[in-house]
Amino acid sequence: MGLTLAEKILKSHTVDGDFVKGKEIGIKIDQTLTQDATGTMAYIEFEAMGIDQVKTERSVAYIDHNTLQSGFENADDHRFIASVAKKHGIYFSRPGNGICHQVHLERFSIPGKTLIGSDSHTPTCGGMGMIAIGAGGLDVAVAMGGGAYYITYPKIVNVELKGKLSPWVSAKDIILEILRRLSVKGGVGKIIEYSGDGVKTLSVPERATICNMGAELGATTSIFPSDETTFGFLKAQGRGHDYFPLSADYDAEYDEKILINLSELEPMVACPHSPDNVKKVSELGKLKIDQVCIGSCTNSSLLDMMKVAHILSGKTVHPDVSLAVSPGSKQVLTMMAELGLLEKIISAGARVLESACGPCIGMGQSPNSKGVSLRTFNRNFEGRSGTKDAKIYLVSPEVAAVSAILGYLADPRELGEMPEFKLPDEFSINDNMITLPESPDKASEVEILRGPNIKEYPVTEPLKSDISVKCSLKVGDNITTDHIMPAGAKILPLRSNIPEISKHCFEICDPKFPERALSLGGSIIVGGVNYGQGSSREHAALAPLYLGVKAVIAKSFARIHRQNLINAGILPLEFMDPDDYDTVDEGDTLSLDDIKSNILNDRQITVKNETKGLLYNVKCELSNRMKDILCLGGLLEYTKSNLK
Ligand code: MIC
Ligand code: SF4
Repeated sequence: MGLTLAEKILKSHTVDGDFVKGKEIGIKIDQTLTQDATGTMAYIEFEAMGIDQVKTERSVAYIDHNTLQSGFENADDHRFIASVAKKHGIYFSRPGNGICHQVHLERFSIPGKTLIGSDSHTPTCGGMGMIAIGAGGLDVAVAMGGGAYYITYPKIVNVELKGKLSPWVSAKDIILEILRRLSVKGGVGKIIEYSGDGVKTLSVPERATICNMGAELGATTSIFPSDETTFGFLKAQGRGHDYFPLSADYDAEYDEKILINLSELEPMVACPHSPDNVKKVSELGKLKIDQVCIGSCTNSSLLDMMKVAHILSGKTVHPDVSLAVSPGSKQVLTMMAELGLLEKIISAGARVLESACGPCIGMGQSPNSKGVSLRTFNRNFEGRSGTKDAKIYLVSPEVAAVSAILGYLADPRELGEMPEFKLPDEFSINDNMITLPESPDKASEVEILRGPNIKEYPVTEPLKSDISVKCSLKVGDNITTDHIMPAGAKILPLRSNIPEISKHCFEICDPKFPERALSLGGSIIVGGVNYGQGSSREHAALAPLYLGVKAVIAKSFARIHRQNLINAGILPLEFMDPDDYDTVDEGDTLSLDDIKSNILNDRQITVKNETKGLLYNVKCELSNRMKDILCLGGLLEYTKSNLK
């Protein structure tokens, strides 16, 4: 039996464990990336490991999230990351150079290589035929130090793309259709692998858009074959030598198969407050809008900007609408200027923002009260935009641009004939905003520049034999990391200060939670299905750790967050009978007897609800490595003890 494309790359990189479905495998990581919002903590962790130089083929530190500098904190963090990068052999992408995933795709992605990044949208580089996975900062720090990255050998889902998209229907509509079919938990434990004759009709940036939003499916990653189109893109980036053809074997076997006929798709929209609440634009009617934002790592490529500039050309943004455009990278912005696209966008009245995440993470451009905002982004969770009662709709750049002119949600097919949008044979290449690290022999002279807001990693403790604490919070299904540890311009500057950022933990659900959890001294959180979906931010585990949370009992967990909990030494327990969830209340005392030995010996774990006199069977599937991590109090302690 042949191998799928993902299996070929995984197999050639497996350094620990047996290559068996459902089992944990350790894979060698060729490249890593970090961004600033997760990067400071990842580098604090890397420093704590005491390794001089990174051991990967390429590690890049990007500054793209915390770019609004309304106090000293973000600028201090940027400076800290720049100095760590210089000292430890890491390339540094300076603020202004662009969004990590867009820049990495342009300048560093290589087919057949493995990449992990401390950002959940790292799978964007799957568009280049890489195995690219989002992970917690601590996992990335370990990979930088040469350690393997562990995943459960996932199921492989084949999405066969047939035919060709109709005019004005775009790559975003493909992934929105898949989200409509599979939901935000449909990809958990799976890799989505694309094939079919429709693949060759899609450019690399379009493939990247699809892989990017595979994160919203909860998938481990998504991947496209590396073909002539990939070669063309790499050559245009002056990197033809990085090309390597890759596809699945003809007799590869998949766990699941999905067929998408591209010619049948129409413009789609994800309605508030979930990326899988997808409808056809034509179904929604002329929804009045207040704001349009074009950009983010999903849709900020030159190709996207070509379409937007064409639609806006000679027009004016509707008087009731504010249009913001953030190009994905310095290369995109430069070429927009060179090709005359920028002039068209500015003339139409767009507010052109710097090449960064910006409004996507609530770094400015929060909508008005009850505002309706159309965004080309990937997440529309409640409150993420910075305005709690705003309604965010996720759309393609084509839908966004035409709607910005008309003032209501509009179908771009009304524009009639579509010109051919073709990427240039050569991109403008200027890597002057990527600072190279100091040579290893001079690295010891580099001073690390630490601002006063940068605090240490929180204190962890080895797993106790018995736990008896109160339930400090009960939450529902699909709780996102944006609920657990909100982002936005006010809170993001605290990412390197766990005691301070913890004061905002679960702010959206219950502002009193941090105070209550701290005063209890130890507690358990109870959650529903898909707990911790969304971002990779390990702060959603580190803040609860600081607040004394010992375990989370949920109906099920999202992949990265579950790993982050284990990395922080917090037990991720799953109800075996989901109905038990209904009988727990905040304030109940929950006890776990002999928990350490039950975990080590794979015995049934039982939670006693002392208040109600009930017993709950819970499960906690762990590899031996994970058991050791939990027993020692987290991955940092585990790594340090392995290095001794
Ligand atoms: C996001 O889109 O939610 C983020 C901000 O990029 C996060 C990372 C973070 O919280 O810093 C992600 O996707 O992992
Ligand atoms: Fe940045 Fe938004 Fe992409 Fe996250 S999803 S990396 S915040 S652009």
